[in-house]
Amino acid sequence: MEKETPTLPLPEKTLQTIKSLDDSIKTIPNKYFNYGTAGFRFNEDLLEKISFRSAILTCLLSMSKNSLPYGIMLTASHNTYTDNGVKIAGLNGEMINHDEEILMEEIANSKNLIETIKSIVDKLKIKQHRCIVILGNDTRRSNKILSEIMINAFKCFDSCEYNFYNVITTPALHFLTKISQLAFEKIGIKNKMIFPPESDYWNFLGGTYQVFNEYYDKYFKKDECKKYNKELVIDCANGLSAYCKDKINDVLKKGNKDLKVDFINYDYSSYEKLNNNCGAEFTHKERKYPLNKVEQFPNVIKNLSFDGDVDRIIYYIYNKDINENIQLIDGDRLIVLYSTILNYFIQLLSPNLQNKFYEHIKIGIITTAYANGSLMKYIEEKLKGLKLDLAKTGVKYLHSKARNYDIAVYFEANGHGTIYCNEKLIDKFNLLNSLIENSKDSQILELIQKYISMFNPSIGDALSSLIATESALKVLDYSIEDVYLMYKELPALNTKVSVKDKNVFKTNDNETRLVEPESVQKIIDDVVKECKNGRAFIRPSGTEDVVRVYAEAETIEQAKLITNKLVEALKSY
Ligand code: NG1
Ligand code: ZN
Repeated sequence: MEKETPTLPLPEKTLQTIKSLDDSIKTIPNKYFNYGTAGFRFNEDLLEKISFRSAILTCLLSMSKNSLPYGIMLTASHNTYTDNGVKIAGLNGEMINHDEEILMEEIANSKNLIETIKSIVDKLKIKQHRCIVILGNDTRRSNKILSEIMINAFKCFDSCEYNFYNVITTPALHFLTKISQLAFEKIGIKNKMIFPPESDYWNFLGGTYQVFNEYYDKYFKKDECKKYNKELVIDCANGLSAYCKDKINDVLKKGNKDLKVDFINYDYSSYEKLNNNCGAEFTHKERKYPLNKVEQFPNVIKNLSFDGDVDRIIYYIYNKDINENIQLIDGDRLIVLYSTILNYFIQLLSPNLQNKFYEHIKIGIITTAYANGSLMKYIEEKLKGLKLDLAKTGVKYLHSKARNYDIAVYFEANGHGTIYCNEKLIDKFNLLNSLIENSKDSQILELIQKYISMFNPSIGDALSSLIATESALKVLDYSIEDVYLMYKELPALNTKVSVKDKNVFKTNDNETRLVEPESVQKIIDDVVKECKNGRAFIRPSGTEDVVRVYAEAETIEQAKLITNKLVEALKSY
């Protein structure tokens, strides 16, 4: 039998350098740092040690995978400007797996860092010390210091190759992690890593958008669009999309020269403006127009907001007669739009191939308890053949369910999601291609593949969603109102409440019910019973120190009534 290569402990000198740097960073006593729905996310003052240690662990993870490049993103997404966070991108640029998350928490909370590192080296069976890491950050003020700390962590290892992309969106960092992994496999293990330039990401977006639209126009387009809105206003949340607004404009021009785009809230250098009364979280949760919209572009109907790190998108309709409860095209409605366009393409196939398509390619829709009751009904009634799955809040849970399908449309209501395809899909398309009897079918299969390829393969990406939405609207010749009118949603409210200890609140698997405290669940059950189509749930936030209350009902007054009763009940916690 061949002998297994033994684990290779880190040199004592490396461990000592790590220790002295770690000791020089202030410790936060009496606080447990958990790697939540979106990684570590806290006030900026709490993040220095976490940043250092996360960077050390990311290097170890890369070592354990034979130097496969890993990615780190410094961002707190839609949170206020004084927060920040750390997210790690692993295999295929996707979020790290549960075991890796546990190690993240272990190292972040360790009382004896060197012993923890030694045990991790053993656990991961590290056999060589070369590691490759990429790093990026959003536009927050604390990034300068936190990224420096991370780079110092990389330098502790003699064989660490890293690339600092500096200001970059979260989905771009995940995408470049995947591209780095492909580049690394191509270059070969013995050669020096050549990191992909950021332009690879922008070329992917612009390229796929252009290719899809040219192909559609060449082989399928019959008439000029009549209803498609040609003007669009983008709210940049004063965050990352503000920083790259010219690149976004270039991408959009590549796929659709007629689209006229304007931007609001693009001051990313005044830190305190980030996500403040603007951005996807604001429009989605407050259901109000973002700052500057009405003043600057009162005539543009189709609008959208990105969040601070550009992985969420919320479209909204501007209607001068509506000031509150504005009409949103949120993640729920994007699910409907993308499922509709996929079904539309599939139904262009000749009947025989259509059946084969549904038979061989498993398509799923994945969302969370926050999806509106009307969406669930719509899928059941109108999107037959597509399976609906509910996951826990947080894209990582949706993403992991998505793996069970060949094509999965997954979105949280807040606009975070993507279309994910598993690795078997290419073979399945090849199989279908071998069955076709006419050239039109072959073009349709090609068109479907070109549509799907606009989506970021690693993670939810608001820019992928933007180009895929604009493409779908153009193909279907839908106005933004048409998407809104596809179904009537139940009025819903999303409220956050501060409590002494949010961890007292424990939920069932898909977070639709509280397991503890039972008395609060009883109150929920009683109050929803009184309202037609009433539904409500309470869960602890994974990203903020609050619990969230969700309520929906036939009328907004009833949704308010449910919310008020539940907020009242939470006062004793
Ligand atoms: P929490 O704070 O766990 O509710 C929020 C969002 C999630 C997800 C994460 C990560 C809501 C209700 N929750 O999580 O959907 O996007 O932030 O950003 O919007
Ligand atoms: Zn985000």
